[in-house]
Amino acid sequence: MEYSHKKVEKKWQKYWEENHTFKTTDKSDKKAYILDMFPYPSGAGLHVGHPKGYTATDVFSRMRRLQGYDVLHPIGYDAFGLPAEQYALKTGNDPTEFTLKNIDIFREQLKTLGFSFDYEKEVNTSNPNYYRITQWIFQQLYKQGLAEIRYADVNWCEGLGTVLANEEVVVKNNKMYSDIGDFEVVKRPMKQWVLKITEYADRLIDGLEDLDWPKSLKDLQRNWIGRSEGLVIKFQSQNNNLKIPVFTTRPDTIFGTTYLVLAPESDLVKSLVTNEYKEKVNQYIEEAKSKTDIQRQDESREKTGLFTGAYAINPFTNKPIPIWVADYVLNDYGTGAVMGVPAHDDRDWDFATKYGLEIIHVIECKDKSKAFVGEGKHINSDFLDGLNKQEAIEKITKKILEQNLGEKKVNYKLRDWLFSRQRFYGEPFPIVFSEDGQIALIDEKDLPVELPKGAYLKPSGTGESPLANIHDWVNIEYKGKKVKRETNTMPQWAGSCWYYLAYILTISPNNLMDINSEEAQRLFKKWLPVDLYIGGQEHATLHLLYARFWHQVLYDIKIVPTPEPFQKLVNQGMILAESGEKMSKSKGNVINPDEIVESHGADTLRLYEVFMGPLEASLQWSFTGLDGSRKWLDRVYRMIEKFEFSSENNGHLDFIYNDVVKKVTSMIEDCKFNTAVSQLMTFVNAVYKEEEPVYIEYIKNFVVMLSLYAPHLAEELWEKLGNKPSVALQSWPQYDESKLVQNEVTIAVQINGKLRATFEIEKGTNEATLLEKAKNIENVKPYIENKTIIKEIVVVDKIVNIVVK
Ligand code: ANZ
Repeated sequence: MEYSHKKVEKKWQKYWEENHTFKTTDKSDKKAYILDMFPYPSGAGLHVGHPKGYTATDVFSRMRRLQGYDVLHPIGYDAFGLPAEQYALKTGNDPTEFTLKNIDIFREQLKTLGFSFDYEKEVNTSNPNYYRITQWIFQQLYKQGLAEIRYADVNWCEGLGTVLANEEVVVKNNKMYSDIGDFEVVKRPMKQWVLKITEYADRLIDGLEDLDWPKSLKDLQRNWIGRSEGLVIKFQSQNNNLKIPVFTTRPDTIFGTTYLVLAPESDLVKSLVTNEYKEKVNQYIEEAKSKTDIQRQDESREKTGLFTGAYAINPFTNKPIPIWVADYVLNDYGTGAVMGVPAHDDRDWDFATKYGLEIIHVIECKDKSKAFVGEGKHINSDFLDGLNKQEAIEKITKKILEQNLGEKKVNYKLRDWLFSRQRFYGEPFPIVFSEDGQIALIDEKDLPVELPKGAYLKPSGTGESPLANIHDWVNIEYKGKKVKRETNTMPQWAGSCWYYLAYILTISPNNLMDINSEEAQRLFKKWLPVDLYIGGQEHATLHLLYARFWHQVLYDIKIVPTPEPFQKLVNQGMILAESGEKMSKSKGNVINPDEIVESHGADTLRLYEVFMGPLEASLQWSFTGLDGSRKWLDRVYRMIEKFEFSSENNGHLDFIYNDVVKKVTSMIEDCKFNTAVSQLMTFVNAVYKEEEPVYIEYIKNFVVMLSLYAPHLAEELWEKLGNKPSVALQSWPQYDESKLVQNEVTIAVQINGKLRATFEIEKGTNEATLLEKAKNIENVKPYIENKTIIKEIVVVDKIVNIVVK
């Protein structure tokens, strides 16, 4: 017997909507904030990867609600972004309309999957009421000195007349080209807003300590921030009075420093290069502009560089050493200059051997045919000779500091955050420039600074945002003065930096209370931090780092009460195609959840996606598995239809029921959503074995547990059992520990070491009774009759062993 998923699912979705079943409550002192990474509302709609994480959080949220917690479980849309802008460009349509249409489709899809989101809390980052607060937060960053304008390199594409994001650039033969149109792309400095995330680098590392995040994710963040302790040593140039500062983590190798290398972009190059080398060096600098940092640091690439004609003095050997320029040195790390120690650094080794530079070993090693990067005693190093690495670093550091040759320095791989996009479809900056270039903040009461409406999306052609073409919008009078607006917009990351706070502030869709109101303070205290955050690992560094940074700033200015936003985080794995490949449009192997909802039902899809395997694992889709999930739901349906239930408990299922409740509870607590399903299956199997009416309370509580995974079917069964809806608002079942003691044990019967039978008996039964019982088993009798019994060994609760001759 099959149930009609179409009828059942529609019916209950309507019921939940009409009865506001999942409205966020504020009645308990226990709270659970359970968050999904919100989607970008693309034109393609949801794919089957989305429900994997969303079902997991839904299962968790539903359990917490049943456990009497106030639950905040919202969803919204990360709605600004390039695809909408590109679509608008192509079709001449308004990106806002396009975005809103997509959001409607997403919302409908989510509703058909039966997620218990509070849809009244929906946010849309591109709504002016939302970005009013994004702009307000930007102003706080500015007031804290954490936002400023700098010149920074962008990817400039002359052919398209626009700046491109890194993802829009492809690298071929060491050169950059636009992904669309295949035009050449070069780096070009432009005025950019920069957020000084590096000032929070240590806090971002330290804050990880107390978070319940996967270790791999914490490591990714630590490495991304890349804290590195070293020294800046100043080398005197021989030709003029310039000092060349280099950053090194190995000052102990100074006696092996045989040359210096500057990044091509370093300002020092121009002052140091001698006339003879100027032309060639300038050409080299130009060529470096078409290479990405990743290419430049690629260890396998052959190093290139040029001599500048200039020399510096090694302060410890007093010898002149040549100064080179090479693109394996990056300008924005350390000081943009390094001391070359070819004997003990691979990159320097490659460089020195290629250009015939001097190589001096300063650490003892046998094989001198390549760089030695291991540890050993110092040699050729005067007062450092005989010392190991740590001792030598300490001694030389002391000397360098005493002689004022340099200073200690901590460097981070983390860069300050380039916060400008030369795009139309993003948050405008809430500032204006006066005629003399001074920056003024727009008053709080005049926020938001809204995007203009109309047909203006063509690229400006100058690399500025398309907004630069809308003169009426750019040139305004503010507080009686002629001013200009900023024409760049914020990157898509801005809106997602604080959306988990926006849900708390949202009274009804796109209607948010002030972030600095008293009520906001109360609600932040109630709901923060997020108790469970589930999303893909692709956001390990950017989103999760940016959001933590904003949160820490908001904590410092006392807007939020917790130092960190996301207490527990789990990365969901991907759903791969049946072939094991990644699902992608181009391969035509994408599975559309709408079709599965149609054919198998939403409950089946939900159950299948969590039952496939651990949440964190990437797993292959299987239609057989999907069918299996549906079959099990049909089996559950038949169980309720077919079996007789009784208000009397005959005790048969006491153990299994209590065991299942206990395990399901702890497994969901640990986000082991798949194994909890196996437990529910065990219970159903046990019911099917029963011949007498089954205790109704156990069945009811089973349906309550089922409602986490298959909420529509569970509501239907709950009603069939004669109860009033909604099953989602009942209580989570408790288990009785005293029923978990197994009263029966299985005894094995062996004759001459061979297993001949087993039997069940009450625990603790004495030896004589066990022996007696064993000897009377039909299966055992033939082995002992007419034989001489030599030995009888009985172990209580375990075994009866008889040796015969
Ligand atoms: C001399 C030396 C000798 C170095 C040695 C290493 C080994 P981390 O740990 O990543 O911070 N370096 C410094 N600035 C650089 C730049 N702008 N571009 C490329 N490389 C740069 O690495 C620090 C080391 O990376 C520094 O220590 C410097 O090389 C190099 F046996 O100085 B070292």
